[in-house]
Amino acid sequence: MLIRWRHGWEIPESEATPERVALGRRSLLGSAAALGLGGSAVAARAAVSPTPAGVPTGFPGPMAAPVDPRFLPGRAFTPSKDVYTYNNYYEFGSQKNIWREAQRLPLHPWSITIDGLVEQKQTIGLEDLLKQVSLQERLYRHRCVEAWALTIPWTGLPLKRLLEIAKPLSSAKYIVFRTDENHRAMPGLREVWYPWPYVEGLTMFEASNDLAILAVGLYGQPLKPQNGGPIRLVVPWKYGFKSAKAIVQVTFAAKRPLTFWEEVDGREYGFWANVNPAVPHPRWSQARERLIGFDKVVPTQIYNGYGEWVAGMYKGIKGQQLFR
Ligand SMILES: Nc1nc2c(c(=O)[nH]1)N[C@H]1C(S)=C(S)[C@@H](COP(=O)(O)O)O[C@H]1N2
Ligand SMILES: [Mo]
Repeated sequence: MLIRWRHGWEIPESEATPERVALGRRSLLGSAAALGLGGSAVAARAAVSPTPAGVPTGFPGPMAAPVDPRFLPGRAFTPSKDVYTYNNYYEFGSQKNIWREAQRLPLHPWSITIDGLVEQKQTIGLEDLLKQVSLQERLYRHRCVEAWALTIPWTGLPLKRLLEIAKPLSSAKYIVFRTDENHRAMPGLREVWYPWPYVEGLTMFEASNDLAILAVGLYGQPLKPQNGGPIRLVVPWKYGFKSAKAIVQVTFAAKRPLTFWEEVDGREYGFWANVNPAVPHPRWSQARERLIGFDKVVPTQIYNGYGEWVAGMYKGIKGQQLFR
């Protein structure tokens, strides 16, 4: 594996995870049965050009997909067991150990309603959606507003691709994501002081950014319920609470939505929520982050290190709290 280390804060290659192995053809073919997808989706996946030299190959598994070489994380992947067992998912409780409880959320069948300012409202089954897109592996840093961080190989589709399928009207200025509310599976919904459902949003400009994806897998495996399966948003330049889990509705709107954490406390958790080490949370510093799974604290980067891709989007915005 060759990764070019571009920043001083990136770790030496000797600390890179041993979990990364070459993607074999067998695992690619194995994906069809495991996912229950038709042959056409597999053929489409296999047709994607091979990973360029010098870029890590994808994690094997039913969701195996070529790595997008533009976005390398520059630090070791979080051990998968930590990503699977240390979670924020308030529908299941306010502690990090909700993974067992989350297994009760049924992920199949799953469909997403696309509505609001669109040419035509539609409800699309997840399998149907996945047949229309080609998946990529995205190796991203994740920064929670609580100053802990992960490094995750997601499998997903560019959010831009969903926009093509959804066909929003030009009057749409925002995209709004709503999480499932399964009262039987999610005990947190009984905590009535939270403004359920979990709603998040982006500007259309942000949604079109190449970094924004809808994730359906991680570590080559289908996205587990505790991580937001079967489909969640991932916007790695923002604090983690922006990436809504278990998405059942995508709405296009002219007005900015009131997002879940903004409604809980807009002073602490705003709409923009771009990562910035220089802007402290009202109750703690954001200068550093703790790498879950490693006994290590590292400096936090503005836009979580993705400024090259996203800073330009915020140039014209004045008088707003972009970093909280
Ligand atoms: N529906 C929903 N989505 C959510 C949350 C939540 O509580 N409910 N927590 C957010 C927060 S604060 C973080 S840091 C990430 C955590 O994702 P992970 O558990 O997969 O690491 O999910 C985000 N998405
Ligand atoms: Mo978070």
